[in-house]
Amino acid sequence: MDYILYEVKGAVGIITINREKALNALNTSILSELDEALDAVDLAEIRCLILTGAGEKSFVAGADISEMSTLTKAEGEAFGRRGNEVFRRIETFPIPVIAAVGGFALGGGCEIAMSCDIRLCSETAIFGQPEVELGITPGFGGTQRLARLVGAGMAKQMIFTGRNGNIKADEAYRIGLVNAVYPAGELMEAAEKMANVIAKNAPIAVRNAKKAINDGLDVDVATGLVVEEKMFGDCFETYDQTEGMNAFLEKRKVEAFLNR
Ligand code: DAK
Repeated sequence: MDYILYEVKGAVGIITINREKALNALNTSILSELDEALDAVDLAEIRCLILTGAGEKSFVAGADISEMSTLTKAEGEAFGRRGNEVFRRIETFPIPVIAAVGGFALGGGCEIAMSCDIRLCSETAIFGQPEVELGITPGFGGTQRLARLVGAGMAKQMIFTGRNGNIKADEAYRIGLVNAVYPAGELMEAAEKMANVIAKNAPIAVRNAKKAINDGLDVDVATGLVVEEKMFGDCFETYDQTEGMNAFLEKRKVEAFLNR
């Protein structure tokens, strides 16, 4: 792969978008390679993913404007569909995905971060959806996920005002767009620490919790609770449920969760 690095550290996989010269802007090749990188994740071993961008200046500065500039309506729609497919795949990926955002997360960069389960950022992070200044709407889920995360009013302000609506890390934290902010040099360490905490917990339970939250958000509460019952019931009779509960009752530490 030319633009994606994939590294495994124990039970944590780290996907790095590596196109630093163009501030990690997303072109068609990166979208395809991201798909390939997800294919390569060994779900028997890896229990949490981190998605980040190469360098400290930018997480992802958006979709590639030079590539988009000559698209026809049909090509634009196809490009949007391709991005949405990959981003949706991240959102519904069976294991949790943490976005570690250093520097710019603009347009498609903000959108890919929002398709992750958890967003951690550095103090230098800048989030925004400046697409209307380019004559387009956010096209990789920004109109949908931003409004769900921070509320329609703030999402509309950020989107309608373009670059003027870009926000710094502290404001992103205040409105709930990111879970935590770290000094730049400590971001990856913090992301890995959280990923390792997640990776130590019962994998089937973590996966089912992700699915229950995601699927529940798409439906009314009553239907969501039925989804939860199903995911809850599905954990029983697993080795990990027996071990987790026995460890508590026997006042000992869990020996190991075995993902079965
Ligand atoms: N695309 C392509 N190249 C980019 C880029 C981008 N989004 N962002 C930066 N670069 C490139 C610059 O062209 C420059 O390349 P060289 O000139 O060195 O060859 C290099 O990265 C360094 O950038 P700057 O020289 O501009 O660096 P500065 O520090 O001065 O400024 C900046 C950093 C992030 C403020 C600035 O680069 C900037 O404003 N970048 C654009 C940010 C932006 O507008 N992002 C949103 C992109 S639009 C859809 C599908 C998808 C989308 C929409 C619709 N459908 C099909 C429905 C998504 C759209 C977007 O994401």
